Formats: sequence, structure tokens, C-alpha cells
Amino acid sequence: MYEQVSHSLLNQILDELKPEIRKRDLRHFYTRLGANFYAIYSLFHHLYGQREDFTSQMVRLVEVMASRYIARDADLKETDIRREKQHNWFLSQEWVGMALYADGFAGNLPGLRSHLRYLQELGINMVHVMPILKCPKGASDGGYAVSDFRDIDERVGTLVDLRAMSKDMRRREMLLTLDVVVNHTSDEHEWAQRARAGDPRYQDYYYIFDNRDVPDMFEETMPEIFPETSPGNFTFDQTMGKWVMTVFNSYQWDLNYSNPAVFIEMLDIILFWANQGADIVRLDAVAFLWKKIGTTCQNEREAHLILQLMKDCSQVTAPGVLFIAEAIVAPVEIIKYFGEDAIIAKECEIAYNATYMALLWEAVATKNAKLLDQGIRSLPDKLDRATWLNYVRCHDDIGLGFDDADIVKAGYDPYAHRRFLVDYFTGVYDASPSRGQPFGRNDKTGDARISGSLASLVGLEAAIESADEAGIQRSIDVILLLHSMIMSFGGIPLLYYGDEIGTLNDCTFLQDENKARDNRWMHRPRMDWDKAELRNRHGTVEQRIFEGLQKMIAVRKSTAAFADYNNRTLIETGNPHLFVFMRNNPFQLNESVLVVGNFDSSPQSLTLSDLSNRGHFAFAQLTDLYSGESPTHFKDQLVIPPFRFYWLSDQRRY
Ligand code: OTU
Repeated sequence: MYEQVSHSLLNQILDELKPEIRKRDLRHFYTRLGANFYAIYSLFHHLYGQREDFTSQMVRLVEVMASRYIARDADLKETDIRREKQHNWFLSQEWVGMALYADGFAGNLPGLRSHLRYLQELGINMVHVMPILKCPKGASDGGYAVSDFRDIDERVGTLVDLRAMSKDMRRREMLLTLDVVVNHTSDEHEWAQRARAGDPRYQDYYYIFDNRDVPDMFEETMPEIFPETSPGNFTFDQTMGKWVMTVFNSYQWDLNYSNPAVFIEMLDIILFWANQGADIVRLDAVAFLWKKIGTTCQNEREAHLILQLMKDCSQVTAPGVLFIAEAIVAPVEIIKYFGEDAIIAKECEIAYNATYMALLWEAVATKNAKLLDQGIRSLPDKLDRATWLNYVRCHDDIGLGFDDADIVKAGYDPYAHRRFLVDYFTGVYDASPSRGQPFGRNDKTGDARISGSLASLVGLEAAIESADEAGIQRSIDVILLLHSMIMSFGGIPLLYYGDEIGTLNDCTFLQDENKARDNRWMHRPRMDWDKAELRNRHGTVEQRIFEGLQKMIAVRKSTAAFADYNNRTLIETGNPHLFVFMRNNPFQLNESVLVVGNFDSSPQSLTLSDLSNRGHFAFAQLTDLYSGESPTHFKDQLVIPPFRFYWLSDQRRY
């Protein structure tokens, strides 16, 4: 949009730019800056317009965008332009991701690079490498307490290793996802150190208070994230003799985004990693970016404006790079991280689908899909050019973050039902084969979340221990069922390392004093490569899971109906054990896939003639795209075996 005030400011900024920036050929940079400038100016003005140094901060902002553009490699710039042309490239069903720790998976970055073939064998073409930036030697929240945002932790490698790996991945047409922890820094970060030494400039990078007056006001409405290990949201710093806001662990200092210098630093860091070859940047804990007394300090409007500004700025320098919002919040809040009041995503293009993840686990425990169906029905449609990251497990705990109203609609009492779920997955509930642990139990609120590996949570550990072959098969079926749901739902499925070979809980963290009090480490294993070898031996647990997933991924990639264009319709079946939805090929009318999942331990029937919204789907000749089989049926009743899924097509394979 052309607007006079911002346009003359733009002219002024261009005049004030350093000579070395002015001299360059920045054609693409300038067209993008022109296109986004009004939005950037408006957002920056909304957040920081009352400051006297507003204009000089704007100049600095543009300088950062321009310098990072100049430093961006030619091949990355080409990718940017290609992706601008095919701007829906990431909505394709061809992408399948995996999240892993470089050290846990393969020792370090060179190790990871040498195992890219393993990932490709499975069909993975997007790799989220969990935090690898410099962090303290002791506790670092798994790397989420960063002490230097521009360097790699020497225990996992160097910048040279990362660039080599990112080049290698590009050749293999794999996408690289890296973390940028935007909400906080480690207390060992240089900014924190300087603040601690009394430098007011850096004290203004954080929320630091002389006494408890303001902290006490905040505490009235702020929940606790780690109530057992890090209660409260402020930590007293002995050296400074002041209180610092620390929402997560006491050594993670929250950044103060009401200071434009913080915004500009963090944008610079995001662009720095974009220039190291990251295709996608995962923005950690985005819900927490803005703090306001009297609120939970989550999902504030300004947090959204900051993300929009980050997106608008990063589009100018590196438009091919996508953002993932990691906002593990209420269902109606998560969806806002694509952008509020918009048609096309304007904050993050991708968001963790924590709602779906939690609902899938609920269905596993209850053996029915009542709440799953209800919860998904309540999810508003996504914006255009936005997609989910669908996952079963990740490195964090499982929070039971569904909507209370949905729990009630599904016929349960919210408090009792959440209690049941925690009891189920921690094995307290008698009939449960699950081996999880409660995480973040809060005695004040009665809340708890769940830790544990996928395989142990679905009963594989218990079944192996008691040499229960039927139990082993059941667990494998549930693992495959859950993955079939994330692969067909719409969005990028994100597998979690080790799950592809049925990795059980790993309790070695208890021996490490820096980890022992955080049981999320029980599902952050060291990859057992001997176990992974067993994927090549017929009949092993590893082979059954690995090959099942491998086949699923291959079928997903060739099924256009699984691309993500809001092309999913939930189907009412009258059978509460089944979760059923239709996916329509957005480019080819009448090419649909009916996805059916049976969450029960007994076979269930699906009466085809009863199905709602079935459109033009023809039931005469159904084939399961995954197995190639036609399901058993009696007249128009299909039989779905226990814990089985079908991806049904009414056409012979194209
Ligand atoms: C994220 O987590 C990371 O994924 C965690 O590993 C970190 O500990 C945390 O940030 C701090 O960096 O902020 O928006 O319930 O789900 O803390 C959600 C715990 C987060 C995590 C929550 C999450």
C-alpha cells in the first residue's frame, strides 16, 4: 500500500543508509521492502512509536534487513525467488518431517549428516534439528537456554559443519528446520552478564525489578510453567540484588520486547540462521512474547504484532524461509498464530497442532473418538497458505490442552476426565498398559501433563516385558494408527526420532544431575543404532514399525488429496469408536480419500450408506491405498479391525 507518511520515511531511511549498503545492487530487496514497508512501519510504530528514537530505530531495522540480504548466498536467493513463484510449495503432501537432537540421534552434526541416508530411507525430507546453539554446560533446558545466538555448541559441532550439512540437505532436496529461542536467553548470555554487571542498556533487554512490587502484581494472574522445578515467574539475582522475570526455568531470562533493540537483535538472529541455510525457523514459546500485568502473559495481542513484524521483515530479506509457531495453548488461540483478521497467513505459516496431538492421545485412552471428533469440529478453518505441523510425540510433555466445553459435549466431566487421562498414561489406572510419568504436576491447580516415549505410552514396553505377543502387535497397530492420522489429516507430519523403531522410555537421565528433575528426558533418547539395524530383519518389532511407516510415507507422498488446502470434511458415522474424515484432491474433482481409524480393541463396523457429507464418493469398489487390499464388507457395512486404519479410495490407483 502507498501511504505518504511511511513513504517519505522510507525515502529518508534510504538516504541515511550506510554507503556500503547504498552502493549494492539490491533490486529484489527494494521491491520487497517497498511492498512490505507500510506494514512494517505501521507495526513498528504501533509498538514503538511513542519513543524519541523511533526513526533511528527504524533506520537500524532496515540496515539489519539489508545487511543480511547482502550476506545471503546466491543459491539461497535463487531458492527465495523460486518459492515466491510457487508460494504454496509447502502445502504439498510431499513433505514429511522428523524432529531430532543432533547429539541424541547421531552424536553430533557430522554424525547427523552421515545418517541423512537413514532418514531418506524412511522417506523423511524435512529435518527439525533441535537446539544446537551455544548453551551452558550444566542445565540448559535441552538447549532452550541459549548463551550465544550466533554460534553452535561445540559439543555438537561448528558453523562449518552446519553449513556443510545444510548444503548436503539441499542437494538431497531435504528441508532444514532450526530453532530460534525468541522468548528468553540463558543467564549466561552476554546480555544477561552485562545486565548483571549493572549496565542499564542491557538491563532494559530483560524485565528486571528492584523489589517484589511489580512481580507480585504479575504473579496474581500468571500461571506457572514448571511448577515443580521452577515455581513462580521471577528469580532473585544475588549479584544485581534484583528480581528478573523467568517464566520457564530460573536460568532462562525473559526478553523485553517493549524495547525495540531486543526486537531488532532477534530479527537479526533469525536472518542469520536463515543465511546458514535454514528453510524453516521454529520460533519457540511465541505465546509468551508480551507481558502485561493482570493477564496470563500469554497470547497477548502485541505478541501477535511482534510475530507479524518479524514475518514482514523476514519476507524482505529471505522470503523463502517459513516460520513455525510453537504455541502450545488453547485450540482457539493456537490458530491465531497464523495471523489474526487475515486471509493469508501473515505471522507463522506453520503451527504445531497441539490440539490434534492431545486429542489423539485422548482417543487412545478412551478407545473412542468422541472427543477427538468434537475437538476437531470446534477447530476453525485455517487461513490460506497456512499449514499444521501434525505430530504424535515430540521432545516435550503431552499437555491435555483441549477445550472444557468440548469435553462436556463429548459427555465427560472436564476435571475427572483429565484425571483419568493422567492416571491412564502413568499406569495408575488398572487396565492401562501405559508406562508414562506425570510431568509438571501442580498441587495448587490439580494440573498435570505426561512424559514418556510413544512406544512405552501405547504399551509396547509392558508387552515386551511380559512377552505378550498379542500385546506387542496391539502396540504396533496403535503406533501405526496414530501415524496414519497425522499423515492424512492435512499438514506436515512431524515424526519424532526413535519412534520409527519403537524406542522405549530411557531412564538414564536420572543419573545426570542436570536432567534428573525433568522427566521429559525419558523420551529424549540416545538413538540405539543396533536396534535400528533390526529394521532389516523380518518379523522384528523394529521392522514392523519402520516398514509400516515407510510405506505410509510413500503412499502419502503420492496422494494429492493429502495436500493441505482446507480440503477435509469430518464424517458422522454413528459409531463412536471410529474417527472418519474425507480428503478431497483440491486439483482434481471427484478424487477423494476416505480416512477411517478404529480406536477400539474390537472390530467395528462402518455403515457406508449412513455416512454424512460423503459427496460423490462411490462405495462400489473401495481399495485401501496403504495395504492395496479391499476391506472386508457385508453389504454396505465395512469391517474395520481393531486399531486399524484405512485410506480408502473409490478409484483404481491413478
Ligand atoms: C518450549 O515449550 C520448548 O519446546 C521446551 O522444550 C522448553 O522447555 C520451553 O519452550 C522453554 O524454552 O513454551 O509454548 O509444557 O510445552 O514450555 C509452549 C511445556 C512452550 C512446553 C512449553 C513449551
